[in-house]
Amino acid sequence: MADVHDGRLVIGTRRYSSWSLRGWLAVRLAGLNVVDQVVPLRGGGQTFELREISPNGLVPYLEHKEARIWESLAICEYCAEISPALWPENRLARAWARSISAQMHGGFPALRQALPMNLGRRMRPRADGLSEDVQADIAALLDVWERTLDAFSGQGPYLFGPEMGIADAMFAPIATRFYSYGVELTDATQAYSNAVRAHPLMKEWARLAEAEPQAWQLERYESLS
Ligand SMILES: N[C@@H](CCC(=O)N[C@@H](CS)C(=O)NCC(=O)O)C(=O)O
Repeated sequence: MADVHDGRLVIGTRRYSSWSLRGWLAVRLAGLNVVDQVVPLRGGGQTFELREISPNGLVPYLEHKEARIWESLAICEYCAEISPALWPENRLARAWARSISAQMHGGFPALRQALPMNLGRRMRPRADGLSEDVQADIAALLDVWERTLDAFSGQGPYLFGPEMGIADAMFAPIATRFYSYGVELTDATQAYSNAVRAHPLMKEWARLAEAEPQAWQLERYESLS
């Protein structure tokens, strides 16, 4: 039987793989007809089989109609070529959206390190508190959200209006982390974070994560204080 798909999106364990979530959201928002292939992660770059699959040895990795794309932000850009509405139409808003998406891709390392995505964790702050670096990253990130919501969101609920776009996809795992670790937000950032987590695709991802085998769970994340 002929292959009915246009390619595949390789992702990691949904419970933990924040970069996979970003790529998957972009692919689904753009409506690409690809199959998901999940590779359970070992964590800490130990998932050696990924080196046989993707050029950077990491997920997400997309193959679509003979194109090979790796790095989450490059996948997002590829999806936006197919579905341009994933970036705001207005030039100034689009410039801002691209900038904050790149800022997310390359930044906030202390936050990402201290509060790894774990969809099984619910409103449980780190018992050992948050270092100054982490607090500074959280403040900077909330500042990005506040300023974007103020300038570009209009009636919202997403960063650039009524539809989820690439910038929201890039920040989506942060919304789950703030929930998981019970990070206190302002009214506006809390409303935005809730809207992201309530998006149907986020619900679908969470359902699929919930259904993953328990054997895929990693002690290093589950035992975090
Ligand atoms: N800069 C990359 C980061 C991708 C990344 O670090 N992916 C993690 C999973 S979230 C991974 O593949 N880890 C492999 C491993 O843990 O063995 C991107 O934006 O796609």
